[in-house]
Amino acid sequence: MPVSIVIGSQWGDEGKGKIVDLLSNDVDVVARYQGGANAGHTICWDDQEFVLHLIPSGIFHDGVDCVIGNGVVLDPKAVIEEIEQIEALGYPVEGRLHISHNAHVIMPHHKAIEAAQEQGRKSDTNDDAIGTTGRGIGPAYADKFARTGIRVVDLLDRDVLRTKLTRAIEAKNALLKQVYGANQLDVDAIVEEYVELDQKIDPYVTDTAQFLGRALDNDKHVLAEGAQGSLLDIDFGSYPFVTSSHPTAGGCSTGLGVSPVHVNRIIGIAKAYCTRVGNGPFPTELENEMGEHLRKVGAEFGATTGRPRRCGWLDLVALRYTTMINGFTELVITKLDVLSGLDEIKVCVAYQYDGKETQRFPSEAHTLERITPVYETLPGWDEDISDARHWSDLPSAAQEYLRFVEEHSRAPIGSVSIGPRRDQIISDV
Ligand code: 2SA
Ligand code: MG
Repeated sequence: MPVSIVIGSQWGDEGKGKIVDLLSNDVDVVARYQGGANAGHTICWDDQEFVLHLIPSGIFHDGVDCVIGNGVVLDPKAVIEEIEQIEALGYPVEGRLHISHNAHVIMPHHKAIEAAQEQGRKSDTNDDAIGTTGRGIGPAYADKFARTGIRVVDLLDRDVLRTKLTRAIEAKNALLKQVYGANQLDVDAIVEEYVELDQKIDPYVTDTAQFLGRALDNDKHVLAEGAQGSLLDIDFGSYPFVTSSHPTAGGCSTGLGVSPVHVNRIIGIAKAYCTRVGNGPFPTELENEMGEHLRKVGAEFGATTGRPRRCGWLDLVALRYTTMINGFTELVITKLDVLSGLDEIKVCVAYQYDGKETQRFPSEAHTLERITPVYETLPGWDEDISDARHWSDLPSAAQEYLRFVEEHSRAPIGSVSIGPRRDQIISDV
């Protein structure tokens, strides 16, 4: 059995959680491969809603195993909290959640450094802050690649952890004081708190690459769940306004220890318009009433931080770019219902840069900032489409919109989501 990957094709918040939840009906394992508790994957069923940050979106399905892979940066307190919340809802987690022993651990000093760095990017005249989520993601990945990180396997041995953690916090305290002039962390208090966590984390920790390898040998179907979006990729996004991991297809392989030969389905999730939370260039952003309208109707607020998301028209230059990088075998278009009631809908089909029209998505922020989008205007529709269940239930203008997206993105649309609930999906596109 193969591996499928669900990937955000924009700046995150495309509705990956809902789609992974739906696909979990037909898979055996769901695995997160990058990012950390910066993610906010919202799942709605009956009259319940749950926002997952670290645990894969398959957890609410009986018999589905969930993996937090080596590519994730794990906040141990956040994961324990999430486990407790899910178990309180009546879904067993122990025995079903498998955390990689090689995943790097987020500690309080990562959050403190992130806060100090973001503060340092702001001055009286300038705001160059990235607009991070404050979850310690960047500094934890920095430590991983500097080979100074603490890994989940270190949590299992109190003596090892005590030594490594003391050394790490002392070093970060020096940095916080000398470079950022920031407050010092209480080494002893943090060490005491975190060495206690080993008992709680222990039952979940395993060699997840081996676990997944065995699953694939036994013909199990694995679904890899990307977090954030392709345009936030550390290499392919608008650097430096990106996250510190690879939400793109390549990240699945290194973040799980699964060979690309197993992957046969790469599902790109695209919202019918665009949003971005945090700073950085956003060519089709609408800083006007239309942007407000999309935010209000689409309830566009960060699922982790509550920050209002910036809203804009669909950017097909960007979507074609992320289709190329990821090799989407299909797209799922989400939140199409949010566009209902508009007289006309604009879509960006090209960029204008230095007086020339281009189809190239520039990943360097300083170029992307100077782009003028070239729009085509398509007719809108008045009908409420949230009860549509078949392609034929959609008004012709909505069908035309979807066909236009398909043609310009160069990826076939597999399904369309028209609301947050599980049943609000059209699959006969
Ligand atoms: P970080 O914290 O280092 O990963 O921030 C770097 C950039 O990545 C963006 N980012 C996100 N963008 C969209 N959604 C994310 N998850 C939450 C959500 C975000 C929230 O689902 O709504 O609640 O604010 C997410 N996580 C990271 C971030 O905004 C920075 O631009
Ligand atoms: Mg989200």
